[in-house]
Amino acid sequence: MNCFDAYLFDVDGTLADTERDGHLVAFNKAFADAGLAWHWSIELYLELLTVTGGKERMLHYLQKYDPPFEDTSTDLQDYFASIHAAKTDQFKDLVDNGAVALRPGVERLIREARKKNRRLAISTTTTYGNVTALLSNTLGKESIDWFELIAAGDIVPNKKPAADVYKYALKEMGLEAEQCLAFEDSRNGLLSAQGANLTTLITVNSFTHDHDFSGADLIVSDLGEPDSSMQVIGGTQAAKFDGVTMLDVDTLDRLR
Ligand code: XBP
Ligand code: MG
Repeated sequence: MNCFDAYLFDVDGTLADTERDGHLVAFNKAFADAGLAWHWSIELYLELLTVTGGKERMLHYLQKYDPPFEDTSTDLQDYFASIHAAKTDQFKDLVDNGAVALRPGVERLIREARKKNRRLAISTTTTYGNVTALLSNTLGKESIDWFELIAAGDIVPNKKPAADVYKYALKEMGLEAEQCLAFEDSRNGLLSAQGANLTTLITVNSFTHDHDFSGADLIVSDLGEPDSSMQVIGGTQAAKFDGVTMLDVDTLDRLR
């Protein structure tokens, strides 16, 4: 049977549920510390998440919702970059204090993939430092080196749903799209992976379960654990997974 040579992982919502208890809390702390009368509710954040990239999301919020804002800075981009840097520090503190755990099956699959010499990389919109903080605090500092490439944030000009970050990963790793499996959680992530012609597995979460995942190869609740079954939700190749309750390297190769 054909096997995948590499796994390309999204981070937020895929490796861990980082948005509600991580990024959203960090944004609101950074806004308060900056003296901005901004506070994003979960309902509002769900809409704002349609825009990927923290800095881009803040600009979208200002333009769409016109919140109270005294433009004290000479350059809005620089001002938002400084707030975003503070937000990133807040996020890292939250992660360092154990606010975020890996989703079911993520550690199990990553360790198995390493044993079976599958190449690992990360393709994410979030900031690089957020990724290394998450990996260090969940898998240990050495786990950063398990990933040949961590393609994150501003490394590419166009964030998801653009395909830039996945195309960048393929180029840097010298891989063809058909050799790789992409792990995602959102429509923006699916569109990005599809734009790079990647086979894509979607693990939904509470923020993305109602997204349009048309064309995804497999859509599941999570990766599953021996004592906690995953549910197959759909996908163009779902029929190959009847009765499967946990996704491991061998079952995932059915998608190849
Ligand atoms: C999710 C995003 C990121 C995070 C916030 O990225 O769109 O913008 O919401 O992180 P992905 P930053 O699902 O691709 O991992 O503030 O660092 O952008
Ligand atoms: Mg994501």
